[in-house]
Amino acid sequence: MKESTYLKRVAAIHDISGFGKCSLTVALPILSAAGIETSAMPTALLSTHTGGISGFTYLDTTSEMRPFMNHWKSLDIQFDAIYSGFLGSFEQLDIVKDFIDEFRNEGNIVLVDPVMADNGELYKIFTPEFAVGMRDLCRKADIIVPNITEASLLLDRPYRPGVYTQSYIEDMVEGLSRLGPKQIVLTGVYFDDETLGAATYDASTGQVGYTLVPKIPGYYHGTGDVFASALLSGLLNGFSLDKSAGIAVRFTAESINRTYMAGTDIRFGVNFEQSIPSLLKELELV
Ligand code: PXL
Repeated sequence: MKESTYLKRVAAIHDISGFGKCSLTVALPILSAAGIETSAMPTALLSTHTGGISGFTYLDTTSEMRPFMNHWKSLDIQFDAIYSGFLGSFEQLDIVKDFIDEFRNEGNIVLVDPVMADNGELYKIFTPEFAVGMRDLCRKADIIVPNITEASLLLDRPYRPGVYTQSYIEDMVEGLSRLGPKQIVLTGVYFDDETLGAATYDASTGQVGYTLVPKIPGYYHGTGDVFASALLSGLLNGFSLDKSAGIAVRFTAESINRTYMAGTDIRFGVNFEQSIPSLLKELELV
């Protein structure tokens, strides 16, 4: 068991979707379980996420974001990581860019998850122009965590469904790093129909890594947020990019698998809660 008196702190900038586990309702429990203090800046308040559930309510909380930022700044709060996810408007992209300028320091990690699309399609509340704005935010990040659809939008390339080749994936991660972020974690990577996982790329060493696990049928909602939160948990617990991505792939896959076995509606989010003990073992916290 690791002993530590210093608690790492993350600023998590995502929406709160009341039902359908994703964004803050996933990031908060995962990061907390991993021994990381998490400050939440909500970007919106929804009754459910927007993926396949109709009739959701949506309260945009943009007007609270700068006051949150200014108050945190006045308290001189330091963050070990800035972690952004679902952002609902161009103004929010600008606010997050300013937040990064205000709170970036020598040692902290800026992780941007460019949440906007999956399976070749933008989520219905986003426009192609938003993807251009997201590209600009990604330029300021140390690490980005797109899926293949988001990566294609960031690179302004047409989406291509898999199976992929190693050269296709490596060209993609290198292209993404040329936008600015030195570390890339690309999700939804597969080289055959039986396995699925993530690729990592570190532009400072040129190293590419893969973690692939057996594929589970079905598209489960909120898994990108589960993955990115576990990835950040690994990084802040001192693991390398590649090891952290491996931890995140296994945690997400175990959570999906349990949800699949239970026959839960794929829109409701995955049972990550009961994978937390395995996550803590992998993080060497228990
Ligand atoms: O998991 C990504 C996500 C986060 N937040 C909201 C969403 C989505 C994806 O659809 O709708 C509100």
